[in-house]
Amino acid sequence: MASQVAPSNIVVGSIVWVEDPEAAWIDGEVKKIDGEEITIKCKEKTVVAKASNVNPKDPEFPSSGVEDMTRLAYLHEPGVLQNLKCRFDMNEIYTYTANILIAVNPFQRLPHLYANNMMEKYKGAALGELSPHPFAIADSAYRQMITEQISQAILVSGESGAGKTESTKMLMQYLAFMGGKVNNTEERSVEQKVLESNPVLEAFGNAKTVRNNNSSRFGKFVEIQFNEWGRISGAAIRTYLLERSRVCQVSDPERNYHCFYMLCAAPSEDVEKYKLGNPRTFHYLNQSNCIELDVLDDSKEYLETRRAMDVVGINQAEQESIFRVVAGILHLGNVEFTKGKETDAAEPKDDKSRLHLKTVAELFMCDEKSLGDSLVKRVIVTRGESITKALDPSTAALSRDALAKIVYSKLFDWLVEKINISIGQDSESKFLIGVLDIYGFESFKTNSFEQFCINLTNEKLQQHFNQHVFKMEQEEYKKEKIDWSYIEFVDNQDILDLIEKKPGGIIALLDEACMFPRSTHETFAQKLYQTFKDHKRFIKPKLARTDFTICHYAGDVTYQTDLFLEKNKDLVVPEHQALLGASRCSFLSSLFPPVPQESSKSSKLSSIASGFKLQLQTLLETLSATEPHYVRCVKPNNALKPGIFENNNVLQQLRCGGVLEAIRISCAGFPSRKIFREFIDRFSILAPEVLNGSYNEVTACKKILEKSGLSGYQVGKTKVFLRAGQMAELDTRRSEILGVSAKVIQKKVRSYL
Ligand code: AOV
Ligand code: MG
Repeated sequence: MASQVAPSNIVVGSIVWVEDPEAAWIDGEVKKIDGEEITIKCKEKTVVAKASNVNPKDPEFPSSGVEDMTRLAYLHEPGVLQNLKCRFDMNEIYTYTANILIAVNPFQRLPHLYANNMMEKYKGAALGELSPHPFAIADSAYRQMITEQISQAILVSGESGAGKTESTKMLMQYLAFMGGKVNNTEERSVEQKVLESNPVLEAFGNAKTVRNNNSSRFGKFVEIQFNEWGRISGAAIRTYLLERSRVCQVSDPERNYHCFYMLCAAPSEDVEKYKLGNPRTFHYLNQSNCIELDVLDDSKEYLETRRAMDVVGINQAEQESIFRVVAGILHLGNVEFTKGKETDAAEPKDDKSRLHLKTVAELFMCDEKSLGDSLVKRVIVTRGESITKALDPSTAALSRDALAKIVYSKLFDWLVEKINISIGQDSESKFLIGVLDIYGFESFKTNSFEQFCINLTNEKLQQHFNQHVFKMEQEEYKKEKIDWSYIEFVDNQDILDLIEKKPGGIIALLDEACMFPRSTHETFAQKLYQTFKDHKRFIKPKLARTDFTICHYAGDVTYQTDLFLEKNKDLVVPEHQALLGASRCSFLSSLFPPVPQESSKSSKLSSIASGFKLQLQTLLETLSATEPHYVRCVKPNNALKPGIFENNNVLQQLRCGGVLEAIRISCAGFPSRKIFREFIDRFSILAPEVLNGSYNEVTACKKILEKSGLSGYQVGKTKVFLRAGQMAELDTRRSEILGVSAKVIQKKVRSYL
């Protein structure tokens, strides 16, 4: 970020920040200036740096930092970083940037921040009056909804493990507190159900990953509906793209979804009923060495989950079926295949595999023979004739995994739908507050289709953020006809076009490839290289044959196309469909309702990427009808430990999230504004003569501002626009005068006594 203070301010003897490869920024004293070269004596070393890499350090930086970045005297990267770090060291993890909340994950419980009376304290307090807090953001959204009668949205973002889900829970807790009603009946209230949906969805949709012990493997938008009295009247939970591959593929030291381990740690009668036991005996779990987690007691979580399921309205019989299916998936994973004696056709490897197969049939309540056949045989229809083809062992294993994945993902969707029905929507609802907790930008060593979709989400949300913070800001200035030299910001529309454009974008080409039986990931990659060879945001990596790189707003990500086609096809193997549709377990058969003849025949492809794109579009439409609020979560270290603040790591996240850019815009512009009337009401005390009636609103405001001696502010058509920190300055003067006059009155009162 460019420094606001010209390097000419730096003289020999100045204390400055200088860039450092390890610590990002270190401070020291300027010893020598030689043209562009500055010599700085730091604590441990002497550095010679270019003037452009040096920023002045605020000599009067308050030891406890500032609660709002826009109040920093010198606004630059090292200043922002120093402020966050110094607050983090005092366990003050929340900081504002104007009205964006930055939350640094403490990786430890901080009871002082969430004590019982905290919600009460934040109720009705203006943003900025109390210490920064998610409660304050939720309160401000709630109040804006009531006073301005507009729906609101709170968008929580940040990388994996940064604290999105925890922050979201706090926001929801606060909204439930504000909008909940006293409930004397047996029936659980909407807000209780909304809150208890969290443990249920986490049990089935969260897992331990390298980045987070409780990583959400799906995106979530919770829409809380309110009636005209501001009471919660309904809610809807929308989820996005659960990571399916995890059900049968776990890499060390990660885990599968929590529910599998919970069920293995359930009370013994449940474990026996489902023929479970040591989780290490199951292939879907033992591919990783990580089974137990220090931070999570699976048997306790099992009981917790069952209790939460009760609250959200999933009855005992349904719970029974759900866990029976979960157990069935574990047994299914243990069915191994081998070549038959005479042919290559797959058959269960041994008695053990046959036994597991039998158990799966029992648990899924389906015919054992049909189950076996659905795994090792395919019916192929060509020119009206159907032939049964035997699969080889490795294809049979893939078929088994496909079955496990489809059952699990349908089960997850069922849970979400069930919770929604049980909570109930209020179709008459006047406004809503949406809370979005969605996966952050991902860039790994290998990136597949899931990362592609996740990063598309982030591009879309970044554009929304840009538009809101930057475009809205500029439009406001334009509307008010105030002078404003436009600040450039990086627009990512070109990346969105590259991915989404129809026809011709990456998703369109992927769908096309999925429709042609002869396409492979190689032909798909070739097509991409050809189509986008001149695209600024697309790179064919030098040595790669089938990889491609997208230059995302948050950095370059190289994707491996190997599984793109397969993962994009949203199809249920007809044999699996028939098998489970005929299950005697009504829960399971309801997950596989009969497919209408039309759609099974039609050649129209059902594509995951296009479906997801559509879901995102709907989400953004919803968001655009709301007033957005932002919470940006930051992960201070990758060790997931308290007390460690890694400068470079944090800076990278602030850059990716557009936080630094937002600070720059906010400060370069006019972050504080007030309509004339309110400005006069508040500050006429600084120039009492404006109240004598001879001034109109504009001149009254101008008069007050003139007398204040401030400069750089602007007066628009309906509002006064102030530079960063000026509102605070006016407020200080106001309270000085008020303080003085209060004292004068007190004195007078006392003299009467
Ligand atoms: P995420 O939602 O952003 O990651 P979480 O909200 O799950 O991250 O946070 C990760 C872990 O950090 C939690 O399990 C807590 O242990 C800890 N944590 C986060 N916020 C707080 C807080 N305010 N106070 C105490 N501990 C906290 V992911 O879902 O992986 O993108 O997919
Ligand atoms: Mg999460």
